[in-house]
Amino acid sequence: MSWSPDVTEVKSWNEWDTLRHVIVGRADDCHIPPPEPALDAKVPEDSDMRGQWGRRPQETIDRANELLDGFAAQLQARGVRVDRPTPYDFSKPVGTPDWEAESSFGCMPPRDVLLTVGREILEATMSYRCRWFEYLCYRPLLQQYYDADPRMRHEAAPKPRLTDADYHPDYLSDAIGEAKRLEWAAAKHFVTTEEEPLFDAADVLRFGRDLVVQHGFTTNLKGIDWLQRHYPDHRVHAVNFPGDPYPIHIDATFTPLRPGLILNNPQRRLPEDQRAMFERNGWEIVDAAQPAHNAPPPLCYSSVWLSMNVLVLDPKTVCVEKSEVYQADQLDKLGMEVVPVDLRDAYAFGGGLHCCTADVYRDGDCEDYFPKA
Ligand code: DAV
Repeated sequence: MSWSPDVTEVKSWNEWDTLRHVIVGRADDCHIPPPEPALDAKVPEDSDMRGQWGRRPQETIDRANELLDGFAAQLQARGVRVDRPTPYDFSKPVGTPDWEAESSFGCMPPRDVLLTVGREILEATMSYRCRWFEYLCYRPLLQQYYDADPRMRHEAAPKPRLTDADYHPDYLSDAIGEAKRLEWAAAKHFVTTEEEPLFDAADVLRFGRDLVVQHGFTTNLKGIDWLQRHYPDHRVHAVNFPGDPYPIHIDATFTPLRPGLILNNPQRRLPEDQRAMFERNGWEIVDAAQPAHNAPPPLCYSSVWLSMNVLVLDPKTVCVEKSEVYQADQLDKLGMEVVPVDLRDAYAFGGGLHCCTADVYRDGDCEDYFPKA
């Protein structure tokens, strides 16, 4: 049966089949979170964000929303159904019996929170205290999908305690230095401990019956093991990228474009031993083009490699941020139609085109792209 805009149905097995229905985030009321153990380790040491927190300036919120609304309208004009989250009051302090945080974060990047695998949408554990309640922004949509689609499964991973035991104390310093960070990343010594399962949905890439998950700051090995037990019919592969001193989310590092083709960040190459499964099955991993910018925009958590954070609309069409001319050119040469999208002034709110979206429906079924084990 083919997709119809009048019927709500949840289904998405991979990152590239034709996109029909998607969630696009909002910048409303977005806060720079106050210091907390998970976050301090993840803000680059030379970042202008160090020592700043509170509600972002209204004019930057308005500008980011203008761009997110424009992206949503562009997708709608191409026939994609678009839904938007419902923010709660992010200025309110939040807490559990174990901790308190002065504010929440926002709801610009649904990709971090929601993992769509087949007919299920799973709420990730997350690993920042300020993001503990972020799933609430998506509950109105998830309830709507659940009511409309009798085959949809709505799941939530166990909420983590997020006590200090979840974070390595040696990461909680302002002056670790890049050399030490790279050494720790290569040794897979990350800020999060193995106290309890932790993962962000944006550390997971979907390749049909295989899931590729980055082990790093936001996802630990227990989180990856939890995903394997949760999806017993999938093969879950842990990967890591030693060249990344701040490994947060896989989607500015490793970007599948269509069956057989992946872009890899040339500063964060997949180690040789982890390439085997791709090579054995005829997948090509190519270095991504250089970013067009030397530095991220002001008050941004992410690196310049958001250039690679593209949204694939179908195996021949890809949305690329409008200023990322080198990335656009490479994708054009790889045979894809490039749809330019103006989003850079929204990067600071939680990322790029992949981050600010979450799949609800893509065509296609669960296929085995790696039959040679
Ligand atoms: O390169 O800063 C950003 C990923 C956001 N989801 C980076 C990773």
